[in-house]
Amino acid sequence: MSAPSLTAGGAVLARLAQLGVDLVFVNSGTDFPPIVEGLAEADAHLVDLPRAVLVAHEHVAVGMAHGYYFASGRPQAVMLHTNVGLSNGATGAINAATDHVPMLLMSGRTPTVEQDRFGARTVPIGWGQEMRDQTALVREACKWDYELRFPEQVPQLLDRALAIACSTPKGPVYLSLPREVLCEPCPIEAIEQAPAMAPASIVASPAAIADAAELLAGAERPVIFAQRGAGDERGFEALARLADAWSIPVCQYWAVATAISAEHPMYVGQDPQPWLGEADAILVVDSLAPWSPDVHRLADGCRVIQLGPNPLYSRFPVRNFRSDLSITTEVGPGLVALEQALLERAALDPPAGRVAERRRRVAEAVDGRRRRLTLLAEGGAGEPMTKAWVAHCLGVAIRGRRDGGRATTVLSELGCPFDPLLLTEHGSWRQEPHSGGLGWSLPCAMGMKLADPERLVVATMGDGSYMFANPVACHQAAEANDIAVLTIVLNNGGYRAVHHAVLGLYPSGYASKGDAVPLTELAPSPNFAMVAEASRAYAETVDDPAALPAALERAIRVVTIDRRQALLDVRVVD
Ligand SMILES: Cc1ncc(C[n+]2csc(CCOP(=O)(O)OP(=O)(O)O)c2C)c(N)n1
Repeated sequence: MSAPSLTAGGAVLARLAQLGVDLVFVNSGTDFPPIVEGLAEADAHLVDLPRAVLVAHEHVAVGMAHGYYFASGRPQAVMLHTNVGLSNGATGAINAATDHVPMLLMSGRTPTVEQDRFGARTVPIGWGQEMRDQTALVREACKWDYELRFPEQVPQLLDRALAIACSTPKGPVYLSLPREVLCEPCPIEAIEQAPAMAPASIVASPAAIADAAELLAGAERPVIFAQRGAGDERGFEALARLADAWSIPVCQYWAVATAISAEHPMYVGQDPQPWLGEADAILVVDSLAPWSPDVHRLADGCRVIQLGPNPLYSRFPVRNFRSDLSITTEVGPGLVALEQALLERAALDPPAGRVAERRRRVAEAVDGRRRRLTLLAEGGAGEPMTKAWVAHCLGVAIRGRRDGGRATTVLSELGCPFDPLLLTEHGSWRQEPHSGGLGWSLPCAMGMKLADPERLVVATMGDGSYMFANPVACHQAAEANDIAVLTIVLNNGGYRAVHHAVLGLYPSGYASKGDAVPLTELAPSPNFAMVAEASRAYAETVDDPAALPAALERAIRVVTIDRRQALLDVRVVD
């Protein structure tokens, strides 16, 4: 670069490129002139920049950064407009924090001064968007926050922000960017230097892992609960071998990522009930709420190990799941170490008889569960369409597919349930984070697809969740950026989850007696195929369960061969 300095607005982006950020998801505003000008200036001087993707709603932008991290393992940046843009992105920040997804969130800060300084307020929103504490909008979801004070701080602050975001436990960080500071020059030399700060990654202490192995190896009826996956491919494989070798059932109550193949002989489904009450030792793998204390109770004397990047989930004020042994670790390496420690124990003291007896009991339960899934598969075409039937048909359509060498990823947000999909691989499943900020799955799928364009990515969601995603903004961004995701709306014409919650709390209450539960119906249902077609997507409406398999084949062909986004609006009853 020839110039000695760059407008700080451009310097922010240039530094992000140096830090390995591929994309900045942007929604711009009147705080952006120094950013847009800085971008053009950097470009003119041939400075490396991340690709800036304009996204027409902030919730979509943050969700795309979330998905990009899922598929690439690398944090991305989001740049929003002052307090109003940031508040639209706040739900996405809460989701990212709950999923331990690192990202750099930034938003402009309305100019501080009213006159006599370059960048000062020019329009009434300069006053209207002023806040006493703009950062408060996202502070609880962020690990670190700061407001840029001087232009020369840009390189070091960004290094620090990203290193903190990527340290265990990972999560979003926030930087606010006052317009006057963005207008000032930032020396180029520091922008072009190599990153100066490495993230801190925590792996379990060998002593803690040895204690966990001793507890599990000595137990009569151990159980593993996993809710947020097994960390990485190696962790996934280690958990599979460990559960198999020791015949330990694995339950995925309310899972948001899969830790085990649905066809693994020790995978017992999502219901803690048959396993929790009789367990004498439990390994909880990175689970925010591994079971429901109001329904499921531990046996007296049961010992619990909690393992994960923040095993006590210190961000949440109330979470009183027992933890006799709390192991802070990145999940994948933690599981690999635990498998190794168990192997060493087995070599000293083979557990043969106990393990064989456990295997028989688990096999019986697994057989029963599989029979129920087979019945569903056989009967579904002739019944009113259910979410389970859609999941079964989708599972059949994607089984064995390896687009770009990778298994299909299915996202579900009140969409396809996990079990009937029969997914078997690490990374093949994502559900909305437990923060439940709906409108997550379609943007997240789009981010995944941007990071990994050859992989087949299918976003399945309820009609309510689809509308929360700002679908017009999603389809626009998908078309503009060639993001060929397949969207499947499981359209039951309302908020069934809310309906069930009302009847769960008041099974014979007044609300249960009318024709419809108030505040849960979304009639008349829009024509979602037309919403997608507005951005020239391939779209179909499917209301006959027997017609679904062929519709899925057509839609998959469009996204994989024509490489165009597609949507199926599937009318379901549950
Ligand atoms: C941003 C946001 N607003 C509201 C809610 C509350 N909520 C939870 S489930 C739900 C209904 C979702 O409807 P849909 O996606 O159609 O799935 P269904 O419940 O019908 O299966 C709502 C509104 C939420 N979780 N997030």
